[in-house]
Amino acid sequence: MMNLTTSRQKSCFGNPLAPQALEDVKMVVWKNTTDGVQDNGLTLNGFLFLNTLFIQRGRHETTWTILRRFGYDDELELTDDYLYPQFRVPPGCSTELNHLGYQFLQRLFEKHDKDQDGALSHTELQNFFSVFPCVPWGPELSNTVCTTDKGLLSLHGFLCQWTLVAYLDVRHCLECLGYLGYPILSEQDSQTQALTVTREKRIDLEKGQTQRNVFLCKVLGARGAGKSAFLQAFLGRSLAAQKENPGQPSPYTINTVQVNGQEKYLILYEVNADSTFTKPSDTACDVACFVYDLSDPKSFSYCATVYKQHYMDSQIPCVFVASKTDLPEASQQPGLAPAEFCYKHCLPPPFLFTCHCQGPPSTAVYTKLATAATFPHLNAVELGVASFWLRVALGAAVTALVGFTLYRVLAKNK
Ligand SMILES: Nc1nc2c(ncn2[C@@H]2O[C@H](COP(=O)(O)OP(=O)(O)OP(=O)(O)O)[C@@H](O)[C@H]2O)c(=O)[nH]1
Ligand SMILES: [Mg+2]
Repeated sequence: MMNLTTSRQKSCFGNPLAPQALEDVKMVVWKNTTDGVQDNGLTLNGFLFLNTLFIQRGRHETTWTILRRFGYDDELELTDDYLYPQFRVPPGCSTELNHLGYQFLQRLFEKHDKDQDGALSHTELQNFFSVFPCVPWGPELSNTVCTTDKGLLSLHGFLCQWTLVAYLDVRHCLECLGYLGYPILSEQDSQTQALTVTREKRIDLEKGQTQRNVFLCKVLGARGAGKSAFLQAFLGRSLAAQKENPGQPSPYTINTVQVNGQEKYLILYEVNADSTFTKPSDTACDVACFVYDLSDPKSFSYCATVYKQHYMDSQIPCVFVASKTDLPEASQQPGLAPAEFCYKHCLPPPFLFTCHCQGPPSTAVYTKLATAATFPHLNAVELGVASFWLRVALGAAVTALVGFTLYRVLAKNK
């Protein structure tokens, strides 16, 4: 249904019609169709009839004007100018959807959720995809974002997926928004208005604060350390749930996390254990998460090596995670024990994690990662490392004192 507002006429026909001409148009459509006019607006049938009329009366140019306004070229293909508007992303900046973008996408989701059950069924998703020349998201989607109990795409999952695309591939995001008719439906000049370019990360670090809402976390670890399981656990899936519904593997998962009462998007990316880290972009991220298998004595050394070679001297906050804590602990060989290694490098002690549990795994570790990404300027000390090690030291001191007092009492009573 198309309401013939002035701005809509302008975006469609180039110029708004005079009020009388507009009434005439509606009258002609109304007279010649059964359902062309509804609630004072044009239906699809009415719009098609109107264009047939333009063409029959030799006013082809009007129909072409409309098509060009919607971004089509002479071959009836959407032009590159329309699909890929100028959008500059300086180095060190990232791209996020803004409230206009999210508003548009939410409306779109609601439009396609025909049965209004809060999720897109397979058919509803196919319908949503139908405006694209090829399917924009592959079958790994269900392992990238949260799904409902039935495995369907929820609004939350849908918005997460868009956030991921906007962050990783802004050109593709603009293209998709173009196919969805963002400029026309939102009555804006271009899809670029749905996106924000964030401030350079270097400046965020200098100022000690960030306006970013989306953070990238690289998950590193030896083969079999439990990285993939860690990524899936972020979507609320226990190990049993993961095994029940394996699906297509995805190197990314994305979900929201509360940081100081604010909702942030956290993207996890699983780095292949064979990666060589040759380019700076191979290591770049907002927070690095080193996962080692606590039950495998050879698992930690990979983390120690990669940390020392590629992260130790960077400004990237690092978090160590001991996975599979449901299994018996093995002593890590060779080198320092993980807790000692973390202490030596002024890192928080390894975070204990398991996804072998009843119901959804704990989200505490993801909150920790998002917090470290949001406040990278706070060093480990301010993030509570000091208090942890202080407690250890204090504990030792208290034990020593009690021991000494006990010794004196005992010695006296001899
Ligand atoms: N008991 C237990 N097993 C786990 C846990 N997490 C992962 N596993 C198992 O450990 C094995 C390896 O887990 P993955 O998540 O595939 O490990 P990965 O680091 O992604 O492995 P690669 O991608 O091959 O490098 C799988 O058999 C998992 O089922 C856990 O918390 N507890
Ligand atoms: Mg894996």
